[in-house]
Amino acid sequence: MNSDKTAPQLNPTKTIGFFPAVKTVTKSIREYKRPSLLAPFFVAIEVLLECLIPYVMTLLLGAMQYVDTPTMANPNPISVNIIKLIFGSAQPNMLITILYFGLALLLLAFLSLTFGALSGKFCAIASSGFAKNLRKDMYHKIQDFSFSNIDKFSSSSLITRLTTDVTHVEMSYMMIIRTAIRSPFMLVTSMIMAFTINSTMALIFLCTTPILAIGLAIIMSKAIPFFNRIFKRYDKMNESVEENISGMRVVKSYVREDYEKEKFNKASENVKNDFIKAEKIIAFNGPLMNFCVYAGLIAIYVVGSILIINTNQAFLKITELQSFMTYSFQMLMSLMMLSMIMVQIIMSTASIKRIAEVINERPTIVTPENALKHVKNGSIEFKNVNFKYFEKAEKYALKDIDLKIESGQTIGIIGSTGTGKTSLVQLIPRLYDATLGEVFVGGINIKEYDLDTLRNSVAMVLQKNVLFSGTIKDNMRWGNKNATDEEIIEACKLAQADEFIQNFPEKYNHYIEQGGVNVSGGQKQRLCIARALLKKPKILILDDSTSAVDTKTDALIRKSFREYIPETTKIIIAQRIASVQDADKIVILDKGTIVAVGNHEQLLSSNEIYQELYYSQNKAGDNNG
Ligand code: DGT
Ligand code: MG
Repeated sequence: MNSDKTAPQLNPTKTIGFFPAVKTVTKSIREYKRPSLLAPFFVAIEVLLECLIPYVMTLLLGAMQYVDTPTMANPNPISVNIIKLIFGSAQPNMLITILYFGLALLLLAFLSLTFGALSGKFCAIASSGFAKNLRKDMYHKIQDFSFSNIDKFSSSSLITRLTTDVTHVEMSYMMIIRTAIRSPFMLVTSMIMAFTINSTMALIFLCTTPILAIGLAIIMSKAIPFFNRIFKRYDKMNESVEENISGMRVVKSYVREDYEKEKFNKASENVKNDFIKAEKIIAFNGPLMNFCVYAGLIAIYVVGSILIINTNQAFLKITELQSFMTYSFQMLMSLMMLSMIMVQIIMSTASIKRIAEVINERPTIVTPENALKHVKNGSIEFKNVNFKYFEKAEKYALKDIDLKIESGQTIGIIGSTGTGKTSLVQLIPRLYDATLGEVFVGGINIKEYDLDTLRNSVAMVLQKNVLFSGTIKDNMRWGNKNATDEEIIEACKLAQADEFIQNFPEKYNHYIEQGGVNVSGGQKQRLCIARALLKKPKILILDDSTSAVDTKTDALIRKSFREYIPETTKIIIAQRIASVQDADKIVILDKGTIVAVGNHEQLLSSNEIYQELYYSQNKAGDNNG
């Protein structure tokens, strides 16, 4: 699309809050709700099993001590019960005890692994499916966007939103359904287990949490603004890439590579700098976490050791301290993971908002309710039309346009560059809506038509037209997807394209490269005209579409229009008088207003602009000829 510098640089960011944005975005989960729930469910089982392992270890140690010295003071009552269960009244045996416990541990580990793998699988399905839906929803929405909607975001920003932003959200989602459930669950389960072993000791560890929470809150609030800005920088960087790559030929012919490199470097440097700044803040997360966790661990070790020595293991046993350390380690791990999730969430808040903005954007041009699905004929009327590209623009691109065109007429539009010729014809298929006044097609206000119906009856060969990668036939079927080979050939004959197509070795299966780079400018224009003809439109608009075609071929194209599509209204915008001089009506535009309407003879005898153009072009023609 156009990346117009004068397009409104609206800042849509301030319009949506975080929670409404989350609400909008999560609607795209849809069919992936089930895996999204299964993943954390399996994670929970996995964690539960994982947490049981150190507990079983404590029991094993207790059991071993008991088997070794049955007369010991304060044996672990659960271990004792298990020994009794295994051996009954027989003599307990150390090897068999270890074997039993070993098998139990192995089973736990195996189950936990299985559930872990299951949760991983569902997590991958859920997050990539969610991302797919997000891209789809945005993409579908963008298809309904009018040009003013696209101008509002800029096309490069839309691309960033579709790619980078979605990836961020996908990663966060993956973390949330897997790790964000896992870490708190692990934290809580380890905490409970630690409390079961010894509640006083567990409290020591808990004391570090408020410090941690406050620290994290400060880090988040400082880092979020940077992440918000980073995405705008991304947009700028992608804009540079998009412009450069699509305009590579121009860049090369003007030897602007160095300038472009410089521009890109600057944009990517900006992204880097902001990332560094944000990461610098985020980096405090690690030391803060380490401080809290290690302070907690040291306190437990010191207090635990003192208790064991002073109370001779009555209050806390060595085996208990060992499991306690395992649980503390699990808590440490889960806290670390939690903080990483926090970082990921901080990073994706900006992305969530940016995605929601696209999904919530209301297309400015839509089909009305009870829309008309039939266009009677190709008559056109502009009634007092004024138009500017965006609300805050100072200048109107079109002023006080009143023009009536009968169905089947051929209209020429002439005027110097920037006078609003393209702007005028864009209003007919509602690529833009008139700011003031009305446009009628087939006697009906165009706003009453179904958009597809209207646009299907208006074929426009744009000034900057594009072909897509694919064969000539593929490209032709853009005009009409059901077109038969005969229809395609006929349209190409009318557009004087058949002749050069026949010269390609593969003829109609000739492959057109992306952007149509392997056909000449004039060939491309003729292919675009043929594509428009296949729509069998009621109105055909050629916006400077034969500028690269030689005069003879140009005349042949017009001749075939006259002969084969007489009922179609034809609007021809041209720089050459020759292209329009046989039109029923020629409209002369100047600075956005119609200064004269008439046929060739009338204008030649009465209009100065037309006379000037005619004589200059004909003189040039004489000289050249
Ligand atoms: P041409 O094709 O060079 O012979 O010129 P025209 O007559 O087709 O001019 P047109 O309609 O493209 O432009 C009329 C005015 O509107 C001119 O001042 C530039 C401005 N304009 C054109 N396209 C856009 C657009 O997409 N966005 C904005 N903001 N302004 C535009
Ligand atoms: Mg134009």
